[in-house]
Amino acid sequence: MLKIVFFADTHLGVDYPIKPKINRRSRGDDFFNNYKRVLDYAVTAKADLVLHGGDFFFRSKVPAPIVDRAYDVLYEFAESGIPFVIVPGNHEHSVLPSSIFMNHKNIHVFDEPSTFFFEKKNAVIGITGFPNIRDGIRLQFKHIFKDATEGNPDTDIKLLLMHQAIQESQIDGYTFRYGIDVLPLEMLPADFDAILSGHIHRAQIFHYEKNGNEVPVIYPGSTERTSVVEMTEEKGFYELIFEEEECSWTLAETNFHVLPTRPMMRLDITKLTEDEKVLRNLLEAELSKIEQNSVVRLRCEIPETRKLLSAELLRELTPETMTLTLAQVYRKRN
Ligand SMILES: [Mn+2]
Repeated sequence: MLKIVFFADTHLGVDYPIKPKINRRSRGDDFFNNYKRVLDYAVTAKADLVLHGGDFFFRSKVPAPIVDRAYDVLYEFAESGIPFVIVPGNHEHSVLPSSIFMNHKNIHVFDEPSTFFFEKKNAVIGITGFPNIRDGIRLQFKHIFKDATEGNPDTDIKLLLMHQAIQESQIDGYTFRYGIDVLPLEMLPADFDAILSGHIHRAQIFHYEKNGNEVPVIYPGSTERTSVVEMTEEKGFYELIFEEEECSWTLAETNFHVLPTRPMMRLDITKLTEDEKVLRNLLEAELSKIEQNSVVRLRCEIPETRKLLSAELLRELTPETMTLTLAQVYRKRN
């Protein structure tokens, strides 16, 4: 048996103030905690390989304390001896911030289209990958894939790792199908065991058929919710189990492991009032009804009421365990 842990879109650095303001719970640690949980699981479960599908950080220019904290955790993990393979995503502008820790022998970064080979439990595993292509993957994939695989020896297990939108992938209320930035299924190879990708934040598996083979496309999704669009989605990572039978390895199981997340919700204030006391009572009552560790997106589009929603008032009424942000008001144009 061979075990591969696959996660993506950790977005380290989201809501991670370098100089934290008092009385406001930020979400930065939530992202770091789930990132560490995945790596801890891989060590405990004795995974053979860990793959990251990109968007390691939340953007391309990352403050030094965030880079240091992220790489400290990764360095410690790499010391366990399990190889860690990553493709840079769009939030990294397809390049990860350089750090001396990235020179660790167990950390492998796809800075160009290529294939990394690993020998584990008598199996040779080929991980083919390339950094995120921001413009026109449909036109570029053919030559990128050729660059990454040309002259490769045959391997027992073949996996393709990337950070792209693939045809049939879904987010809330939308399925990616056509367009220059969507990778058509017909372009994907027939003889791979699985296509692994980051970028789409909803965890999902779908299949395509080619030359009589059913190939799974696997998105682990993000490890924390990055927006209210992901409010109802479970967050986690995949554990892929490969089994050997008569000298041939097959993907036998894809197990999704759910990571803990704080509840996320919208709170709409629709009452018209110019009396701060009324608003205070209303808000206090609403906030007492929801779980005290929630991440709350507060919305108010009534101008009179909204004027009363000062930063001081929100700070005063928000429980210390809660993260509350006030949504921008977008006025309709005539
Ligand atoms: Mn992402």
